[in-house]
Amino acid sequence: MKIAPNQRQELDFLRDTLDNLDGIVDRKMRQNVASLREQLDDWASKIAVIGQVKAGKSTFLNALIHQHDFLPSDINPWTSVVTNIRVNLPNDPISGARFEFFDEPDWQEIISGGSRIRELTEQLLPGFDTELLRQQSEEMRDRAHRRLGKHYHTLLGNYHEYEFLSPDLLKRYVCAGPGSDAGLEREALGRYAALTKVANVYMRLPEFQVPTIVTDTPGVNDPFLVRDEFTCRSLDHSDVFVVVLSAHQPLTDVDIALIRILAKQESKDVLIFVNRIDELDDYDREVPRVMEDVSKRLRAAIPEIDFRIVAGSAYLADLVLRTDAAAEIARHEVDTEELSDFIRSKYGTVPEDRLDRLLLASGMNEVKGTLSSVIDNGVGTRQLARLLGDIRAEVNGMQFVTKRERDSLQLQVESIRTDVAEAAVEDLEKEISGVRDVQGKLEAHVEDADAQIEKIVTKYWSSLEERLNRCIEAFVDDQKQTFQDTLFKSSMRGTTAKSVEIDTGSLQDALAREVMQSFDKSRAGTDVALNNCLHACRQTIKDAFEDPTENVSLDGLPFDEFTSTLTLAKRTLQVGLIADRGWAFWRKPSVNVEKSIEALRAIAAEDLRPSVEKILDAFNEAQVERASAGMARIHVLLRMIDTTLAERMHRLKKDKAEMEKIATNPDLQATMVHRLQSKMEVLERRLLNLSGVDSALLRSDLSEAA
Ligand SMILES: Nc1nc2c(ncn2[C@@H]2O[C@H](COP(=O)(O)OP(=O)(O)OP(=O)(O)O)[C@@H](O)[C@H]2O)c(=O)[nH]1
Ligand SMILES: [Mg+2]
Repeated sequence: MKIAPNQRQELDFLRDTLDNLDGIVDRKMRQNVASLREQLDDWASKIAVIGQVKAGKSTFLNALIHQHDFLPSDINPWTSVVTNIRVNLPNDPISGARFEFFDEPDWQEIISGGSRIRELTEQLLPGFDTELLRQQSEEMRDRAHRRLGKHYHTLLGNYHEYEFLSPDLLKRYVCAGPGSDAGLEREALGRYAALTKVANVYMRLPEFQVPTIVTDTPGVNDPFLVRDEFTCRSLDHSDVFVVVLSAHQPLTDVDIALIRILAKQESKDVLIFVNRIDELDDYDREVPRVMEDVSKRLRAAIPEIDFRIVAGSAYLADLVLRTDAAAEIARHEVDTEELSDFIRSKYGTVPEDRLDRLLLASGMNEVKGTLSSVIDNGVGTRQLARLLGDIRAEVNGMQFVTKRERDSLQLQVESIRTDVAEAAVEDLEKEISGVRDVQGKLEAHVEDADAQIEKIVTKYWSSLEERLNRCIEAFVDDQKQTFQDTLFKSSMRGTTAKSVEIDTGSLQDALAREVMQSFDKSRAGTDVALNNCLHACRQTIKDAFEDPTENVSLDGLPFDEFTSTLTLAKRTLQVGLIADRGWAFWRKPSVNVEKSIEALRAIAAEDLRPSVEKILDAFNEAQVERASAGMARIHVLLRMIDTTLAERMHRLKKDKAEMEKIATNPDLQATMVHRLQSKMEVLERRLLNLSGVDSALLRSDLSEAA
């Protein structure tokens, strides 16, 4: 099956356009074409596979790329590192991998594993159990020690690169491996996993029509919580999400929270894969029931979105790929009458061939078909449309420069013919000072806008920090009721509660909302500044040259909206209850709610601070990316004036001496006119070609997507 054939056409069209431009323009302009080509070559459709631990994410991905046992998948906690499978990226090696390790500061943060929070908790709540935190970070450090010896520090900040790929290679870097380390020295299983921050794997697969990065992620409830944040950051950068659920334990609250935050962003597409249907008792009855259940819960939680849901089994798809003897037996076992009934009722007919039956039931073809249309029509296409916008802006700039050059040559020819040649030099000098004047004005507009945008970005960044902190405060205050409920319940049972586990779900929603709203406002402000600047620059150019520049626009800039999955980083907070001092032994012990709330406040402030900082970083990145993309368009205008100026200066220098020589010699004058005229012809042809390119760009489907 071809995945994303339409987008391939769009991509090919843009590539052809750049090739075409290369042939039309001169050497200087070719540099701009090269930088556009670089952007195009770096572009990829980005799909992330997410879901709970053991849902079958890695197995699903292996089936998607047709490789049995490629990404490690097992019953033990396994994938522990975000793994990017980079398929068909033009600048990547044909095959191979690159594993990047944490740097020293990252690592320090990991192995100190919230030690500050631990300290604080212990200080505020003597005897409170902080074992989990301590265990996690110590395990992490010990693992690295055991597996890599005491020199593991030399790996930090480094990377390992390979020119080949093998499942064993991946096992060393991306899986947490089994709990015990027995035999690890020999197998090197998970050897580097503790230190690996991200794995990049390169491959070529003809089925994928456009460059695609498919990301395997550790389960969202991975016991190694420290990694959640890296997973979240990589999710922020993906566009299409495949949420893998397990058919017999569908959709937890964590899943819903994650899906909600992803799906609410218009720039992201979400596809749900209900995996493991082979484990249901009765396909025919159970599959529709599970599907209905999933879609009902999604509709209730996120009514505004109509999710695409596919049911299937990565296991069956994997069976089709396997060539070992055991697989043949397993295939025989699963290929039951019941399976055929299911296929018949779902697809109408049952294929003759066993492998075809298993593949159909696995749902993989349906997933691919759905993915293909999601990619063809979704975010990626909007991103390509933005590149088209960049190309149009550049073409507009080239047209401008060429036209100005032609007109100026025309002027020069006329003054040589009608007047003395010295006048031509004077004209050229006058023109240069005119262009310089425009250049100065444009630079001033841009400087103004830069200053305004910086102010806006800083303003919303710091106000967001305040807002997030206020959310946390408000959330903490709201917990009084939770405390009292817990106390009430435990006293009903005749016990005394020592600590409360606080669910931060509502806080996460509030944080996500704040991020989204702040971004809306900041984006609106930035857009106004960009628009004003663009308008002022255009007007300045129009006043001087009467040339329209409307192809330079701010259409299709990135990040129309933004929110970060980082707001989901922490699910529960543990807080101990502080007893009221002075309670007499004959009275029931009572809890001081005020003091306990104060303790929670301190813990929440400390515990959530790193998340808040990271959210702010991500927020800032998005703000800056949009502003920079807008500014890059405006810079096309500046560049075209710069090029015009440079061309005039060059000509002035070259022609001045010659003009003085030919001033009194009509023969030489005629030669000069001839030379200028043939130059004009070249420019005339270039203009024609450029306008051809521009109208093709305008007609393309991508123009509409912008
Ligand atoms: N029966 C059945 N087993 C499956 C299916 N998909 C995966 N498994 C098995 O479930 C186990 C876990 O699969 P993985 O692919 O490692 O799951 P994962 O989501 O990547 O797990 P983590 O990386 O640990 O989060 C493996 O033993 C798989 O063979 C399925 O559709 N049916
Ligand atoms: Mg996995």
